[in-house]
Amino acid sequence: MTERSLVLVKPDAFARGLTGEVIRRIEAKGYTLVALKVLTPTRDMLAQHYAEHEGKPFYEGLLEFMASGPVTAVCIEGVRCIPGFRSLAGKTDPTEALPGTIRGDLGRDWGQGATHNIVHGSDSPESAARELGIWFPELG
Ligand code: IDP
Ligand code: MG
Repeated sequence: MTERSLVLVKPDAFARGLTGEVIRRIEAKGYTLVALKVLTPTRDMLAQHYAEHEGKPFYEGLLEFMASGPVTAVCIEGVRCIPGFRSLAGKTDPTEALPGTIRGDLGRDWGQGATHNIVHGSDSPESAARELGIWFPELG
């Protein structure tokens, strides 16, 4: 059941100096860091990554937000780390995300178009494989 997931520490977290805090929580949970890189994503990478959201009202704002500065892409590993990281992250809307979660503790509504919510985490084994191929093609 050991699996890998893609975590993105989003530009809001990078700008606020919270990247280390997010990674600390992943390590404290017990997941392994397989690979990690800091990069400012291209629109092309983001269009691939967020293909499922194309056409939604927040899509353009989401791509603009995600391309606005550096993100940290992390490949994590562990038994059931895909749902496990989603639990650590909390609900998509940081106002509703419970205290104790990454989004609940570190995120808030800034009144921006796209939801600034600190992290992305893959939502299924299929998504994880697809997303890791975009952000970490070198892992094979
Ligand atoms: P997830 O990140 O919790 O999996 P998704 O529904 O996959 O949530 O949405 C991808 C990202 O798009 C979210 O993390 C958030 O940044 C943004 N987003 C989702 N829904 C909305 C919305 O209704 N308004 C603005 N931004 C949104
Ligand atoms: Mg999602």
